[in-house]
Amino acid sequence: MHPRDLTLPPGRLLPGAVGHNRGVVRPNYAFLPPEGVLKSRLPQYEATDVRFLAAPSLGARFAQFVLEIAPGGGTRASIAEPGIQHFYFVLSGSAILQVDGRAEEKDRGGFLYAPPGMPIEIRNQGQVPARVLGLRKRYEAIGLPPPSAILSHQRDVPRTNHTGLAGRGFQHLLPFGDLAFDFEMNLMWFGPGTFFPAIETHIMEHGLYMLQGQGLYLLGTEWHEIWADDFIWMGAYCPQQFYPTGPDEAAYLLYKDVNRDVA
Ligand code: UGY
Ligand code: MN
Repeated sequence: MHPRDLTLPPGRLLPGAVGHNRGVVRPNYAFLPPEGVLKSRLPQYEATDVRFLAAPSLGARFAQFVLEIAPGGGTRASIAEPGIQHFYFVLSGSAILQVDGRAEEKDRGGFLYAPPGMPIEIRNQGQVPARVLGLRKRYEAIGLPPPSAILSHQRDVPRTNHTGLAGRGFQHLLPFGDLAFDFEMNLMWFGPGTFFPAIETHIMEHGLYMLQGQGLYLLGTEWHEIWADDFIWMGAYCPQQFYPTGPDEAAYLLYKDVNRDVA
């Protein structure tokens, strides 16, 4: 049984109700289990709850959030924000993702990328609630034409492994190495017993959404047990390492800012 599904006799406190919380917020990282992330509502959506994960108020230079869209709900009208890129990934149920004159119903693993200012719509016309992971990031122009819109599914993205280590897998949901993009969204796969070749300490920020499996995540100097639907924000230079601990593959979706100079 998953520890979160424990039910206790009446009068007993839930484990974690007093004195224990897997959630941690530090100056350059945050670990957010889903049960502590409360919902909000926004005027641009109907029949939709929003759970903010990363935000500038946390220290992140992007915003990440889960949309919980009831049947019949979603964007009230097109959303288009000058200078802001959007990325959406369907976590459960199905949603109609619309961008650049295309509208497609996507189940788990479907995704949309919209370049800055391009209108998007997200609607749930199914019978069950849909959960969609969203990301908004201000575009950093570098004199190249901005990227084109993308509407696709993880099953249509090749799985690669440049590490030479058995059990590792990478799916670059945005075109890898295309300098017009200022961020990556990567599915990272880990078989039992795999890990990074070294503890990473890099300038790029991460937003990490755990999709399946479990493991131990090093953030700074602390290890955290991580399960599906946990979220981590890693700021620049946050030391990081991952060991999967379950019997099956672990996978997470990872935001990473790339391809831009600093001064
Ligand atoms: O690409 C990365 O930076 C990746 N290896 N980091 C991570 O999964 N925390
Ligand atoms: Mn990293």
